[in-house]
Amino acid sequence: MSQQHRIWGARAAWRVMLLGALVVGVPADALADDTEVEEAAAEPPVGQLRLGGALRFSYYVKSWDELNQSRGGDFRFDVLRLNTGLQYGKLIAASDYRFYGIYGHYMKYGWMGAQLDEHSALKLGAVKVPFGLMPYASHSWFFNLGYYVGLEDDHDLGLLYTYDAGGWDIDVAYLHSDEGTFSGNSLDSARYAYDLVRVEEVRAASGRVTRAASSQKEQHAGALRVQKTLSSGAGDTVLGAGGQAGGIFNELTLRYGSRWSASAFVKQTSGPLEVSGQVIRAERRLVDAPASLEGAWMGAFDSPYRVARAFTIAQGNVAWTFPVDRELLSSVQVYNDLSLMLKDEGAPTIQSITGALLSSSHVYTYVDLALGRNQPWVGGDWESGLAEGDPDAPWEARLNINIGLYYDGILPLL
Ligand SMILES: [Ca+2]
Ligand SMILES: [Ca+2]
Repeated sequence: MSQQHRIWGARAAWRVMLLGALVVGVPADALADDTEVEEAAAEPPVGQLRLGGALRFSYYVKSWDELNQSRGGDFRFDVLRLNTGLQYGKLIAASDYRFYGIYGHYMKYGWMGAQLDEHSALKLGAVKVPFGLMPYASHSWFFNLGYYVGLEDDHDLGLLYTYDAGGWDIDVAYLHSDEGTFSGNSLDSARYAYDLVRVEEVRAASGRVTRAASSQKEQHAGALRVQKTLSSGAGDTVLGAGGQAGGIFNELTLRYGSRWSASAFVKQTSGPLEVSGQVIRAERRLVDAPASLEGAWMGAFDSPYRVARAFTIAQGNVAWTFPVDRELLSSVQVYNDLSLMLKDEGAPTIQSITGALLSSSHVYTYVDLALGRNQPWVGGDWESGLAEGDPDAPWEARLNINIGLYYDGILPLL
């Protein structure tokens, strides 16, 4: 499931201040003298290590699941997350590893790099693919439709250069491949966000092949994203566009297909109001794919499904934030995120999420009503919903409440 997290970084929940000497491993006897301790403490830190994480639970009721309703909804463990962040001189690094119980455990991102100057940085590893509205193209816990087709909050293995100055944000990336599969039961889908994945052959008891093996992988891509922020009395206006293009490597035949996607977006923030819109176009051309295969296999959360090879997504989001300023509740943001996926071949997929984010210093709660047609996570057919879909698919609904405790601390490095 699309796992929301906007909290790490901006809102440190608590701070742990320890002597940096302890962190870098200075022997204890070197600190025996009080004077030395004071001198060590007076040294400005040359870096910092951040440690943090989150623990989240979900309660949900599904319109298409009688068993779920008969239990009065389900209350389940969602995720345990561990985060690190390092800044030491020009050296920077960050990672996010997540444990999802029966859905496996995997690294969302993990990179090391250099802060080249105050405006630019270079990162190597599983880096965020620069694409579309960022950091997220949505407000809800579910994300927007782009996430479910590999085009929101995706991280792949490669090199990322970021530059920001004068209201410009420019990101350039070379992505060698997807971040790989981690720990789960599927062949290639134990990962946080959707990529093109391999699937194994499946046969019925009669021996008939019901699913042909597929080994189409993301390989060698370039990405460019440019964004300009204009500030005026009416608030901040963000305008941007970008694209990515690269290969799709068929590991069974050692031949390359190709893929590209592009987006244009706008976001207006005026006081408590935030309005944004985005259009995405994506095409994936597979080589040597079985004639019977509709769409392309994509996977995450240990379970693959098929996605149409060519589609356009249009989306619009609106949100309003109410300050509350109480000890247990600092603000409430209400929102609607609406997205429509039109496929060159297949029935449209539609998703509408109306909800509220309740924020406090440590606890963030999403209350979402998700409506969907041909949306696999909202009652649509799991395997085909985002591919050929069903033109007569009904609307389904999912009430989802996700409550999370977020925490982090900073250790100064001397
Ligand atoms: Ca990825
Ligand atoms: Ca990817």
